[in-house]
Amino acid sequence: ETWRYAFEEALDEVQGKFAQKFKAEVEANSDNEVQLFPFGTLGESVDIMEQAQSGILQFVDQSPGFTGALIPEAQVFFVPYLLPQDQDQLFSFFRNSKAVKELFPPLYAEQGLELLTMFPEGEVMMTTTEPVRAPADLNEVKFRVMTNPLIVESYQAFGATPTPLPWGQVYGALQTGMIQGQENPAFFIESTKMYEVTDYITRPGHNNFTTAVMANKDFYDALSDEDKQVVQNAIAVAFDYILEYQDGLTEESLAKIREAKPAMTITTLTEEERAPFRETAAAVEQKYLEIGGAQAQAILDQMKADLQAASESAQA
Ligand code: 6CS
Repeated sequence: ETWRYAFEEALDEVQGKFAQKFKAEVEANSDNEVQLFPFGTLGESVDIMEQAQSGILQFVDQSPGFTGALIPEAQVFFVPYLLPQDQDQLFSFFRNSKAVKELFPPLYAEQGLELLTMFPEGEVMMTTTEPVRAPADLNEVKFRVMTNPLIVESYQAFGATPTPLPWGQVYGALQTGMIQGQENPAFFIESTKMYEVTDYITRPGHNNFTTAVMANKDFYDALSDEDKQVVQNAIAVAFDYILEYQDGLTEESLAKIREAKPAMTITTLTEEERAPFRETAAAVEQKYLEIGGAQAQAILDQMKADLQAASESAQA
């Protein structure tokens, strides 16, 4: 059989690397073939999600940044400073999280999706046309965010004017001055040449980009036990691979950006400068509990327990 798998990035970006590994594993261990559809071939992120829900696609990678509009609980990934900056803790969280492995799957299932995995893609950084050292610097800055209500709340709390847009419009919107900033991991800022249309990269340390891979649920449920195992094994191999792939990726990507544009200013905010951004977290978390759906409290509590466990295991 041929399985169609769409994702939100190019083949050589993180989601594409994951998909290529998944394809190689499936094809090496079964008679199935995986056809890959990178960003742009089938539309925007919301389009590929619809196609996966309706069964036109068997697999899709969509980030909670977009899924949060469909599954409100998924917006938890936009509570600032919730995920750890320490890579060992972060990876341990994604490896072991009960929220990810047990609480989220039924919520995705309600939307016709079998949640297969969630993984991090890298520290989120702001790229802007003007320097950002404090929330006041974001005043009047139209800042592009992914399309979910909680990230809008979060950037409002940061002092910006959040502007939700699909990815395909971001470069043009920066070029024409419709927006003056956006956030993404360094590899993506580099590969999509965001440095051509912005001059400052700021690292507030407020988040790590999370994404999720799922299958159409009817398709998955109808698979033989053997094929289900092939899928699960391929996901597990691709998961290990993608964490390893990201080792050093942020610094390599920043080096490439500096090389392509020596005038780019890259600033890591100090703890003191981060403090006012960090102070917004409690209010955004409260907002999550209001708009994050029926399971918001349960998800948040479990996430916190999982993060605590990850921090203890990384110290051990
Ligand atoms: O900002 C976005 O919309 C995109 N960013 C990444 C890192 N992946 C896909 C997503 O569409």
